[in-house]
Amino acid sequence: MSEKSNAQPPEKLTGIQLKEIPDSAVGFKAIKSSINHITSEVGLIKGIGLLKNLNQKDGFDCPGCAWPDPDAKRAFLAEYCENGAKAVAEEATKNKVSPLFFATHSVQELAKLSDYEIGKSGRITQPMYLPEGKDNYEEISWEDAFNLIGEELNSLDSPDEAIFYTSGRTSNEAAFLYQLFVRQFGTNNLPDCSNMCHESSGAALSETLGIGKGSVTLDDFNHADLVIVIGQNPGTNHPRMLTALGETKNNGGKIITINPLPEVGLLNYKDPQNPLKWIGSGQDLTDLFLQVKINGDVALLKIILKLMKQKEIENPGAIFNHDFIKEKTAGIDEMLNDLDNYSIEELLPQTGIEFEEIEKATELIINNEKIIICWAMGLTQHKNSVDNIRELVNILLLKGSIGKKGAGTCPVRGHSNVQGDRTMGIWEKSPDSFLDKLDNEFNFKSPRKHGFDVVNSIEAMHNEKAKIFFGMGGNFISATPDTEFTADALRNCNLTVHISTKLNRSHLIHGKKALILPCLGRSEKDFQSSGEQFVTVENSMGVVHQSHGHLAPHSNKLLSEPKIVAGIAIATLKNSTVNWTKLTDNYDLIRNKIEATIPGFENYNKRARIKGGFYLPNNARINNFEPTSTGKANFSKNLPSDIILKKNQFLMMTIRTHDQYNTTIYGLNDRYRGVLNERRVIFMNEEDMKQQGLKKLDLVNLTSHFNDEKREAKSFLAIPYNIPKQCTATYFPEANVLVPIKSVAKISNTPASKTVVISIQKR
Ligand SMILES: Nc1nc2c(c(=O)[nH]1)N[C@H]1C(S)=C(S)[C@@H](COP(=O)(O)OP(=O)(O)OC[C@H]3O[C@@H](n4cnc5c(=O)[nH]c(N)nc54)[C@H](O)[C@@H]3O)O[C@H]1N2
Ligand SMILES: Nc1nc2c(c(=O)[nH]1)N[C@H]1C(S)=C(S)[C@@H](COP(=O)(O)OP(=O)(O)OC[C@H]3O[C@@H](n4cnc5c(=O)[nH]c(N)nc54)[C@H](O)[C@@H]3O)O[C@H]1N2
Ligand SMILES: [Mo]
Repeated sequence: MSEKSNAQPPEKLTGIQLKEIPDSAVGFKAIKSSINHITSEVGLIKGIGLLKNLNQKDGFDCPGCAWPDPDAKRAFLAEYCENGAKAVAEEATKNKVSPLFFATHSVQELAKLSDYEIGKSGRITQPMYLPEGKDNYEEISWEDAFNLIGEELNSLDSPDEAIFYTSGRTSNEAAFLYQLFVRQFGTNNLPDCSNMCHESSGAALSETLGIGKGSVTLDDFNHADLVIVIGQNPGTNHPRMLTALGETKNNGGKIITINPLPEVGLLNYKDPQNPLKWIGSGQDLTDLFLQVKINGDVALLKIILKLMKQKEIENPGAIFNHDFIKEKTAGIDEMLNDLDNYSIEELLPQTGIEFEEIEKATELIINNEKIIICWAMGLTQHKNSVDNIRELVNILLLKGSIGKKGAGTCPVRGHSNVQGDRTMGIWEKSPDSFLDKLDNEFNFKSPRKHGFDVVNSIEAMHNEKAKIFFGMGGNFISATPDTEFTADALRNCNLTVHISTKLNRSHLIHGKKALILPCLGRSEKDFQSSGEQFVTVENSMGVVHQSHGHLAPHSNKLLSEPKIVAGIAIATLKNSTVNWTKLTDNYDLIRNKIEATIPGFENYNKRARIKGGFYLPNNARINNFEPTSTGKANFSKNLPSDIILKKNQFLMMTIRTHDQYNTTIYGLNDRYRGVLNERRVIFMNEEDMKQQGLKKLDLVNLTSHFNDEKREAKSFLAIPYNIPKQCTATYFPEANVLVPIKSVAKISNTPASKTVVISIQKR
């Protein structure tokens, strides 16, 4: 091998244009943008056919986000959003990455391209192999690929030297088989994208409410008095959520938004399903916007809790729901007493918000009964992110705002089946209760030692404790923190394998040998020997439903994810107790096995065929908190941020543009933030810029500071923006190189990619 390939996207600038920030989200421009993307990737006629089937009861599940579909009414035109259309266009693209493409482009050459260019090269058409010492991937047959994997896995000293990552698009059927194979092979090394995503939510909610999932259903938004949206940008990342928030408003409910940025979608939006409204001024969604500093949320929530406590003391019984607290919860006194350890004067500067505004929010919480709190990555990717979420639960519990119509927790999931994958056992620390059932059903003994999560996996590969990396979907090098460190970790491996639809940077940052195994996408038909198959997925609110592709597969050499897992299992496991071929010839048989092992899936095959699917059981939804350590819902004591910035230091959050899906870059615009044709930007407070001697569009380098370590990222354009002082924002994955591998959340071990301490150097 001649040279190492680039782990980071190129530093080259692409020609920025700044535009006015639009005053509302969605509306006509969103429809136009959807049509443009779909026409250029797949053609207009086929594209419209695709959108028609998206999220319909007999159609396929949108590979965009995990926001649920309405139980009853589905939109006549189509149940999709601009970014869902882009996700579908990306998968159904006409472009193909053929063996000839690989023969004429070396991995080093490809790695010099931007992520946008890599993605646009298209769908992979057949299995490809990079032999040791070679620069170009070559064709390989499925059989040879499976045998090679089997040989490499069996030559390890211990099964724990292999790592099996999952991204959250994998169907329930594929995920179930995958974890079964990995455990029969002998390890629990099953890290997944959740480790970088909602792991902190799962940890906080399991401890306090006895279930790692949210408690609300979509219908609850029709009944809520108050919805708090904190640390989330639904206008871009969950656009169909705006419709639900619109319903809350139509029914007289109020909305509080808590975010360092005034994100366009949350402030005002135009319903895409209602063309008559596109012309008007749109609907104001947010009633109260609290522009919190990055990681100032626990401080803000503590002030609210202190004010609630004070009012309750002044007016006993008027604020707290004492019946609920007495009957259903534990630990209230400790929580309330702990609040006395903090003063409002000390907390307020961490929030950056006027005290009067916090009082207004407290009033809204006090005066309303049915409260939903929604959150996403703005809360989960900090050192104290578990504290963030437990503090939200404290507020809900004081009000008894859970387990009733219009109230509860709503962690808004990312990947369309990330929640289902966890339900299926994709977890490095699945509980014994799950493993015992697996052992019983399949007559083997699964390992009990916990496996590596994402951060631990990277460290294990770095110090050569792990030697094979396997990716079921996803783009590990670009999604993970500390890009150069992670690249070295992957390069240490004997073998890296990716099951993928499209080419991405992880195929180019590889072990000594590497394989790409191309699979069917959601939108494609899946034929097995028993006939046409469907798969199932679980959305953010625990509804399991089917997904059924409508397009002909991109190439006749693609296999479905379940078939790929079966192929690897057969080539690897000597005396498996599982009939892998039979199970994957007819996915009903996989579902029977899921039903036999996982609670809540009774009559799975029958209920999976009900249009719209079925709800999984949810203890928090029915106010049963038995699964917690106390058998009750637990109040908790939480810590505000302990980060102290030195002079000339800033907090940086890494966020998504309107034109990307995680590491898949659809385009170079961030329309809702007024930035066109450039991704290497840093949003800064105007006064901070002045103090740093910076003018609009000055070129800067960024240095992150963690303990005594420094990391650098070059070439970003400074943009003055409406963001609190000492706070900055950049896009992921360009800024991941700055996120230190050891900077993680307590308990959940999630990379703290929303609180990176940086300094800024003018070039
Ligand atoms: N189109 C599209 N859809 C997606 C994705 C995508 O990339 N593109 N990704 C999917 C995935 S996997 C996920 S997890 C979700 C992600 O969905 P989001 O969590 O909405 O995504 P981010 O861009 O990370 O946005 C985080 C938001 O939190 C705010 N924030 C950052 N730090 C703080 C803080 O300290 N406090 C508060 N209160 N707010 C803060 C930011 O300003 C931003 O508005 O979206 C899913 N849907
Ligand atoms: N700095 C920073 N880093 C972050 C985040 C952040 O906010 N800031 N967010 C984190 C979050 S929330 C997440 S979820 C992770 C995302 O991490 P990942 O899930 O690993 O990344 P994606 O970009 O979603 O993966 C895209 C790739 O998946 C493959 N793919 C797409 N569809 C399919 C399919 O149907 N089957 C298979 N087998 N493959 C498919 C394609 O090859 C595509 O290139 O990133 C995390 N990283
Ligand atoms: Mo995510």
